[in-house]
Amino acid sequence: MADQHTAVDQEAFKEETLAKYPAKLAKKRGKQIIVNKVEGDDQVPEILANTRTTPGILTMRGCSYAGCKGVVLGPTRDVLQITHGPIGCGFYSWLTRRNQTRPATPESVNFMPYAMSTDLQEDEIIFGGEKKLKAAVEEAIALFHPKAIGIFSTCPVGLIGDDVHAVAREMEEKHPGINVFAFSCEGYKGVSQSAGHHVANNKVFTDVVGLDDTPKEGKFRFNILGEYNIGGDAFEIERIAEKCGLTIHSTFSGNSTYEEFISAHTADLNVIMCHRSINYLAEMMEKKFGIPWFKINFIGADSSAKSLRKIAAFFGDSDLIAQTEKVIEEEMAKVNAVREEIKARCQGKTVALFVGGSRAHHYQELFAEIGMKTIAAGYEFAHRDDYEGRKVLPDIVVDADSRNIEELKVESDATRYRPRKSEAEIAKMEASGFSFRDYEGMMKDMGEKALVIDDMNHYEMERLLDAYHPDIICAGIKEKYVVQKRGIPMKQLHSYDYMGPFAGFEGAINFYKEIDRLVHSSVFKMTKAPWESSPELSASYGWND
Ligand code: CFM
Repeated sequence: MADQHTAVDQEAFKEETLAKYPAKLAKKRGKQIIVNKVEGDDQVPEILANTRTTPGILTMRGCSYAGCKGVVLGPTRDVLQITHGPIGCGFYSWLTRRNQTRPATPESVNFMPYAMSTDLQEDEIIFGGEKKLKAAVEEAIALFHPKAIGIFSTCPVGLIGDDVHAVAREMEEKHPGINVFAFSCEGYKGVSQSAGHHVANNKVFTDVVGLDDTPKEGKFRFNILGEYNIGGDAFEIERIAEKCGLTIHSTFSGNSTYEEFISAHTADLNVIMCHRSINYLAEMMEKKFGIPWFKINFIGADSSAKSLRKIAAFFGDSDLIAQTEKVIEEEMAKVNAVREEIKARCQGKTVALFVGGSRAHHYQELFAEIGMKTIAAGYEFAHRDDYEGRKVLPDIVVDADSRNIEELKVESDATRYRPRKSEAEIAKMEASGFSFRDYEGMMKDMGEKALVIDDMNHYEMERLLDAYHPDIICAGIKEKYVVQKRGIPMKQLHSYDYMGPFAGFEGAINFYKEIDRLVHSSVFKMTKAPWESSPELSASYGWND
């Protein structure tokens, strides 16, 4: 299997893949399948992204409700979350992402073991569901006495026109002291989960952040945005931060509480893990409260070290910097011992990653640490800036689907706006190479001629497996079994397949070991796909006959 990835020319792969499509679709997908090229000033080719999936295509994408309820708000434990919709939406967004949480004591509030839903039936679809929603809120308050309730809209709620915001207002008036807010995150809003992220960011900003001006104790306080504690990632990041002497005020939203959210604007820095899902909140908090932000990444041991150094440099305290270096040295000694051994075995093996809106980038670094090469990668729902870097933001054409999601007008807070660094300090930092509001995107970090595929579909995945036979594929549950039946190991990078953490230093060690185990497991070589021995199980494409 040596160097199989170089056997197929990428341009030829692209051309042959597109040849199967009707002309109009081929033209569109042609702009979403890119052979990478990094030139001069980190110039990368333009990619078409955040655009509707053509009906009939078996996409990997999810819906706006998933992005809002499942992704951004889901991991917080004490905001009581009610899905207004049919039971399936609530049930399938209930912990399948493996977002974990750790209440302070066994008695502390934790709603995550519950899936709460209005369980809409035909009656409500015909006569309206607001009454049932009010009853659900009342029931939840009587049973659980929450401080905050989030209501999440599903497709039918939008179609029948229930006014979830009016219900939230009415319930809040009736129960002063309980913050009730609703999200217009109907599944069909926008073209993917990405729209739901934006809806969630807006509401968290207008109705939650800023309600309490009490800071947490700690000298170097910052928030982590876009870290959702999948498989315990946030626990590992908390461990490292604490060891360095840093205080995480709030994480949005892994292992978080409502109290931390409402006072998050008192922290001095926002760092962003997942740019796609939460860059809006960072931008808005900077405008309103003067909190600077920059991108960090705790996936990969080297990236974790780099991120810690950047956070320490931001605060600029010499004791903090010294302690951070000590922690990195200690942790890297453990990481390197495992890395060297595994790298010797994995060097040169190939991987292709197709995940949401940030992991397809971040995990390339972890693979590179054990010598593995990314031959193809893509996002399900990222925007051009996640591929090409934020420098393209001014050039992104806003289409009707994006316009559908409100862009909030934010002004600085009359009394609470407080720049954490003076303009002169910022200029000085920038002159010495420190960057704020930075994300340079995935493509710049990818090799020459690597394939970059946006909103990849089932057919294209099958073609990719045939053409390159990568040593491992990273994607989600929808892809998992097709890949494995072809005799290729597959690692879910959404839920981590029952494992984790993969963030930070301990996480890197876990990941190296897991990948080593998978790419060297001989069980996959013994697999024979059912359609290989029963040809009647294989299908062809209608438009091709
Ligand atoms: Fe951000 Fe995420 Fe991701 Fe995402 Fe997701 Fe996720 Fe993801 Mo699944 S917030 S974009 S919407 S890093 S749930 S924790 S793994 S698709 S790459």
